[in-house]
Amino acid sequence: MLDLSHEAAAAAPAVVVPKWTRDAALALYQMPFNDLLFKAQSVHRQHFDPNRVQLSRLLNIKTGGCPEDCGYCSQSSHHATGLAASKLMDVETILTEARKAKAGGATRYCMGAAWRNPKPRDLDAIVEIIGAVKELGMETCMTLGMLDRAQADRLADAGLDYYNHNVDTSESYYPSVVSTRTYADRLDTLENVRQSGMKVCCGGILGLGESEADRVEMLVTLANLPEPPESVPINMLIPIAGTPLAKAAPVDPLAFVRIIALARIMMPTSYVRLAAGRTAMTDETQALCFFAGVNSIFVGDTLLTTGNPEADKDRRLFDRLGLEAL
Ligand code: SAM
Ligand code: DTB
Ligand code: SF4
Repeated sequence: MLDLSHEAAAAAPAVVVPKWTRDAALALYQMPFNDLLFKAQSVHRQHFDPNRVQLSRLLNIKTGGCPEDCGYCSQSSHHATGLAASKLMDVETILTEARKAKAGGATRYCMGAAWRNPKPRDLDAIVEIIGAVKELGMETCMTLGMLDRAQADRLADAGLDYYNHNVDTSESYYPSVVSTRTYADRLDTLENVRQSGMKVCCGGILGLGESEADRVEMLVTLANLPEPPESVPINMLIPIAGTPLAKAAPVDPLAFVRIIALARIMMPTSYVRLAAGRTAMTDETQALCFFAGVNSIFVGDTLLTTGNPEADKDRRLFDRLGLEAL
C-alpha cells in the first residue's frame, strides 16, 4: 500500500498553541488581591526598574466628525456630544505642541485622528508630520483608524515608531459597543502594523458595561497575539455626555488594579500604560496601579478631547511615590 503519512504530515498546518487560556488567566485574576499584586510586582521587577515611568503626550490632530459609532467616543458623528469637527491640523501647530511636550518630559508624541481610515491625501500630510516630529528627537505614535498593508508600510517608511489601535474589549462584547466595524477588522489592522515592522500599541477600555470575564478575555486576546503589543494602554472610561455610555456604571478601582496586574503578568516585557481616566482616580488608586505594573502614563492637561491631570499634580504624585520619568 502507498504510504502517504509523510506527505500528510508535511502538508498539515502548524498547530499554534495559545500562550494563555481563558481559564488560566481567570484563575490568576481571581487570586487573593495580595497574592496577585505580589506576583505582578515580582514579574515587573524582572524586566523593568519599578520606579521609572515612561511619559507620553497626546494631541488630537483631527477632531470629530468620525463615521464610526464607538459607544464611548466624543468624536463619533453618531452621537450628539456638542464637539465641533475640525480639519487636519497644520504641521507648524503640531510642532509647537510637540516642543512643549518634550520640554515637559514626554519622550513619545502620540497623535490621534478621528478617522475610520486615512485617505490617500491624508497620508501625504501624515508622512510630513511624522518626519517633522521625529526631527525633534521624540518617538512618534499615531492612531488614525484602520490601515491596509500598503498604508502601514508607508507609515513605517516615514519612520513612525508605534501605531495605536485598541481592541477595546472582548471579542464577544465588542458588538455591544461598536457596530460599524468588527473585531476581525481590528485584528487585521494590527497584523498589517506588525508586518510593516512598526511597534504595536494596543489595549482597551474598562467601564463599557462589560463583565470581569470580558476584561480578562481581552487580555488573553492581546497576550496571545503572535507577538504581544509592545505598549498596552488600559483606559478607564471617561463618560461623555451625549454618548450611549454617558451613564455607564463606574469601574471598581480594585477590579481595575487587578486587570493591570494581570496585564503585567501576561505581557511581562510590554509597557503597560495607565491611559485615560486618571483625573477621576485617587492618588492611592494610581499608586496601586504602579505597584501592579504600570510603567507608562499620558502627561499633560489634555488627552484627545478630555482632561488629564495637570503637570503639578503629577509632579506631586511622583514625589509622593518616589517615581521618576524614564
Ligand atoms: N479613531 C482611531 C481609532 O478608533 O482607532 C483613534 C482614536 S480613538 C479616540 C483611540 C482610543 O481611545 C479608543 O480605542 C479608546 O480605547 C480610547 N477612548 C476613546 N474615548 C474614550 C473615553 N471616553 N474614555 C476612555 N477611553 C477612550
Ligand atoms: C489610548 O488607549 N487612549 C488614548 C490613546 N490611546 C489614543 C486616548 C484616550 C482618549 C480619552 C477620551 C478623549 O480625550 O476624547
Ligand atoms: Fe472614531 Fe476612533 Fe472615536 Fe471610534 S474611537 S468614533 S473610530 S475617533
